[in-house]
Formats: sequence, structure tokens, C-alpha cells
Amino acid sequence: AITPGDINWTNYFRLADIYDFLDKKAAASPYATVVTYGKSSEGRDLKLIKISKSGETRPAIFIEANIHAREWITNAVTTYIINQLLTGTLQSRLDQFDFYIVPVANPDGYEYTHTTDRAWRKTRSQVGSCRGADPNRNWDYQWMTGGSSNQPCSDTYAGSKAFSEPEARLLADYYKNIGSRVRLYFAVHSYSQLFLLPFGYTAARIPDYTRYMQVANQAAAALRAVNGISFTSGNIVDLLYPASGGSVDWVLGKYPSTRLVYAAELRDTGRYGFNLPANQIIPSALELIAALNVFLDHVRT
Ligand code: ING
Ligand code: ZN
Repeated sequence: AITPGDINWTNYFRLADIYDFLDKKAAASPYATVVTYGKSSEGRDLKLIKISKSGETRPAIFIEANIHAREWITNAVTTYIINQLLTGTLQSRLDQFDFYIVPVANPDGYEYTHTTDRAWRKTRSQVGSCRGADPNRNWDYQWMTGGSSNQPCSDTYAGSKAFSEPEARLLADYYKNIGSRVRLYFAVHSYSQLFLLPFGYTAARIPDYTRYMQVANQAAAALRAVNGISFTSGNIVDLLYPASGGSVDWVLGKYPSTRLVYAAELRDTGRYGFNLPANQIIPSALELIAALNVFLDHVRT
């Protein structure tokens, strides 16, 4: 058995181990603090780690992972990034930015994928005879305007109303404290190897489409240079499907001056899908960090 908190990047870990890792990293750093920003439907803590050398005055970077329960690779690469920020290759970024990182945005769903159903996507709130809403269809911006379901049993159920799910609502409530300082919002999903540009609710291009595409393509080139993996960049509706009520839509809709707002779909393209073998965590993290460095350089000034 592995001691709680002693996570590594050659295995996937339960929520308690991930939260213990956050606590231990924060205890060991003068710059890191674990924030409990609320409780999930089933009463689990919702946690993020805040890393700031500036007293929270610098431009900020927000990384959200595992809002969908089955997308395990997303928490693994995110804890890897946290570790590199505090004790590794990303430490110098703390002289430029404050970081706010949520490794598991949907802890009830994540635990359910370990105990009961590996393919679970949603939260675990009770809605009549079915459980859960899609926390990436539940945000209060153009909610239920396309690509989401009003059927509680659907995997893309938007919820009974906008922000019915505490996992989405409380993350947004926390975000309001810092949103005006955030320069990059990065929502991490899997799988399909994509850099996705808002919006999900409409096929219309954002005013900054050209710049967003240039930066995403540059990030994809940097990512590919690490292990030869190809990511494609484009609008959510062009590359996937209409999807309203996502976090990136809310962030860009409410904070239009945010310099970059992307969602990523990590490895792979379907061979393993959500069940990406753990020996791909480190290569996935290293290539994502190459892309992240492009995004960070872009929002630096
Ligand atoms: N894909 C995302 C989904 O929620 C997405 C794509 C991202 C849609 C951001 C809207 C906004 O469907 C996965 N794999 O979950
Ligand atoms: Zn997802």
C-alpha cells in the first residue's frame, strides 16, 4: 500500500492521496496554500492549491482539471505541474504569475469511478431516479442553449438550473475573487488531443480567433517536439459538437478581457481513451508543460 500523500506519476491515485499531496506540498512551501472553496453534493471538500509569491497581486493562471470524473489523466498531469512549480522546472514562473490549480473539480464523480463505474462522467447529485449532472454543462452563461440535455439520465444533463451543481457554482464563486487578475484559464479534459477555443455554445468565432489559433498552433508545435504527439487546434463546435454551459464559456463570457481561455483534450485519440495507461502520465505531463510554457510566454506581457 502506498502511504497517503506519497503520490507519484507512474500510477493513478484516489482523491484522499491527491488531497494529501496538496497539503504536504503546501506545508513544505512558503508560497502555497490549500483552499477549500466548498463542499460537493456528497459532502467532500472542493480544494484548490494557490501558489503566490506576490501576496496575490500578480497576473494569475487558473488550471481546472477533472471536472469530468473519468478523465483520470487530467489530475495526474495537473499534480505533476504543481510539483514542477514548487520544486521543479517551472519554479521561475512563480516570479511572473500567481497560480490557482484545481486538480479534481468533481471529487464525488472521481471517487465513483474508482469504486463503482470507471466510465462515470457527471457529478453524483440526486435528480429523481437518475444521478448527476454534467458539471461542464451547468455554468451560468448561455446555459441550455445547445449541446446539453434536459434529461436527468443523460451524460450531458445540464442540471435542474444553471449552477445547480455545487462543483460548478462554488468554483465560479471562488473564481469571482480573482477573475479580473486571470490571464490564462486552462480547462483540462481527455481525450482526443485537442486545443479547444471558446465558445462551446455557438459556432461563431470569438473576436480574437486568429490570435487564439496562432498561439494554440504554436503550443501544439512545442508539444509535438517533446514526444511526437499531434494536437489539433480549433473551435469547440468545429472540432467536437455544440456544448453550452461549459466553464470556458462562462469565464470568457464574464471576463472577456482574459487573454487566453482554452480547454484541452489530452491523450490519446481512442486506443485507450479515458483508460490511458499510467506509463503515459509522465510523457503526457512533459509535453503539456511544453505547451503551457507557450501559453505562459504569450500572456506574460
Ligand atoms: N469534452 C468537453 C465536454 O465537456 C468541451 C469539450 C470543453 C465542451 C469545453 C465545452 C467546453 O464535452 C470532454 N471530453 O469532456
Ligand atoms: Zn471532459
